[in-house]
Amino acid sequence: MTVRLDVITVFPEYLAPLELSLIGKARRDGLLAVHVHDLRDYTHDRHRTVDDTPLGGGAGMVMKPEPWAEAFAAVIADGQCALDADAEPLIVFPNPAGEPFSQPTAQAWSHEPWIIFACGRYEGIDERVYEHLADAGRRVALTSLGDYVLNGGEVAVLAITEAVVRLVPGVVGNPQSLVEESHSDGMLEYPLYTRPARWTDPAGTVREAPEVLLSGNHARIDAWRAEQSQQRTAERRPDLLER
Ligand code: JDH
Repeated sequence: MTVRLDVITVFPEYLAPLELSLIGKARRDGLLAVHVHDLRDYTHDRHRTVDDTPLGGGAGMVMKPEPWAEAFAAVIADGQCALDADAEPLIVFPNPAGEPFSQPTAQAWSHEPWIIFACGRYEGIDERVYEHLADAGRRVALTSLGDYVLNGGEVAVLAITEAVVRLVPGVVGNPQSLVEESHSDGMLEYPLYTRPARWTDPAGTVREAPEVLLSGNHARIDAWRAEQSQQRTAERRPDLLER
């Protein structure tokens, strides 16, 4: 399966990291197609205006609806031409007031053949854009990366894309690492060690890896790791144990 991602933004350069690492490799391998669009290309005035003051007053600026409607029409037509005339994209708006993005969301979206990400800036996008898309029968999701304030949707798109694309079959070289992830479901990871087993840190302190990891006794190792996961989860994420 090849996945198509479109991103609409006023900062196309912000998405440059999508050329790198695992996502860049997936693109070169033909598992993924990424198209970044500049929202300002869908304006018609000399200043390429995408924002205006909020109706009713208030701080900051709001993104105007017209460039968004034109961008969606063009991007959807282009994608349907490339994929299939009745392909229906999932349209994702990163939004601080959206539903929380999580690993189950990433898992579900990894089966989507086509996602359009719409990056807002300023105080956000005119509400009628969402209404217009929903009325046109589009599949729309408003998603939040977490309870902190970003300046726009671009960083959320980078994070969401990385979480989703690594679950697309063929993208992660060793699928065993995805299997192991699903085993540790709902618990924090146990601590990791590698060689040297005895390391002298820059302050001169000798730091030994736990003896159990050198024992070759896999039942003991599994039990130790499970206990470490349990302890860490209780300490750092008690909310995960209550579920
Ligand atoms: C998209 C514009 C900036 C900043 C208003 C919201 C008080 C509204 N997890 C996440 N955090 N932020 C975003 C995100 C931010 C965005 C846009 C996503 C488009 N902005 C912006 C502040 C407000 N503010 C919080 N309230 C408590 C009012 C927009 C995001 C994601 N995904």
